[in-house]
Formats: sequence, C-alpha cells, structure tokens
Amino acid sequence: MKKAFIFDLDGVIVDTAKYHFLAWQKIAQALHINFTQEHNELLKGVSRVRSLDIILELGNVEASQEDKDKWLIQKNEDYLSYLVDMDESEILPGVFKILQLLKDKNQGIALGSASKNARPILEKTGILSYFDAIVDGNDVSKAKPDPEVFLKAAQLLHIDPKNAIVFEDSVAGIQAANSAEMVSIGIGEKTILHEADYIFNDFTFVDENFIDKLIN
Ligand code: B16
Ligand code: MG
Repeated sequence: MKKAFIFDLDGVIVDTAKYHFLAWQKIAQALHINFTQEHNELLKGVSRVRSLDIILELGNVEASQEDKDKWLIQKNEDYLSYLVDMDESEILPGVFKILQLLKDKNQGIALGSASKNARPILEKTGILSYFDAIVDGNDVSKAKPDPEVFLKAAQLLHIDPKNAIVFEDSVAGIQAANSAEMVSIGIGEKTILHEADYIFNDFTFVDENFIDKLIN
C-alpha cells in the first residue's frame, strides 16, 4: 500500500536549531535580553514571527512593528549566513537510509516544515529529489499545532490523511499530526514528545521492520 511519509525539517532531517539559536542570540543580546539554550527549546517548530514575539516577551520588551520587521530581516540574514557552507554532512544520522528505503518501497515522501528556508536547505544538503511534495512556511497560513501543513502535504501526494505518517521533533508538530489523525512519530526525547504514537531518539533506531509495519 502507498502511504504518505511526511518529514519535518529542523530537528528531524537537519539540526538547524543551533543556527537559529546563534542568530536569535545576536538580536536578544542587542536588546539586553537573556536568551539561553533552554529558551531556544520554546522556538522549535514555531514560526519566525512568533519566535521574535516569544523572545521579546522573555525580556518584557515592547516594540513597534517597524522595529520588529527590521529585527526579523536581520535575524534571517544572519541565519542564512550560517547555511552558506551547509552540505550533506549535516543530514542527521539514519535519515538517508530511511529516505532511500521509502523510495525503494515506492512510498510517498513529503516535507512539512514551518521554515521559509526549507527549499535551499534541501538543495544544499542534496536531498531535494527525494521529495514528491514540499509544504513549508511559505505555503501555510496557520502554524503548528494547526494540522494545515501536514494536511496540505498529504493532499499534494493524493493520499488520505489516515494513511499518513509524520516524523516530528516538536511538541506542536506532534499535536498537529495527531489532530490531522495521522500516525505521529516523535524524533527526540520521550519525556518531551510523550503525545506521539511512537518515539525514537533518532533515525538510527528506525528499522525496516518498523517501516514495513507502517506500510501494511
Ligand atoms: P525560518 P521546522 C522551524 O522548522 C524551526 O523549528 C523553528 O525554530 C523556526 O523558527 C521555523 O522553522 C521558521 O524558520 O525562519 O527558516 O522560516 O522544525 O518546522 O522544520
Ligand atoms: Mg522541527
């Protein structure tokens, strides 16, 4: 049976959270806001605009829309500068193996990400051609935990949401998959992603037997 396998990007395919952190930290420092790695967890799977609001709330800073727009541009320019040298070595362990396995088994493969920079990242890391459909931050009006991003991905693959499987590293993403009535698979910490149907530390723990079970 053909199923839809939908991958989140940041934290599932590549670890770009570290670059988002460095770029947000510069903005926070300029505003004298204490922004730590722990705070960065709050931004996973969250849109760029909402991320800035969260940082400003952390520092009790109020700002005009004009300033916010300026900081959003600065943050993205800085973030993009970290992506310049990105290549396939940044693909997280086990991801290639699973993408190839799904291709060999003729399954639908899609991306479902909040990032507006998803396409260049897939290009730079050399895995764009694995994806039959891409839905990213440019294509949705409602952010995770709204299921819009995953429902659109399944629709583009012409596969019923009930036959879709989502790989996610964020709580909001797992909630989005659950409310789309898709199988949710958490990639990361059990304690954080406990709402997922299945949880793995990373893709090296996902084997062919498990994939076959999802397909059949
Ligand atoms: P951008 P995902 C999300 O990607 C990140 O987890 C989140 O930290 C980031 O703010 C968001 O993309 C927007 O990214 O600034 O590149 O548009 O995890 O949904 O793939
Ligand atoms: Mg993510």
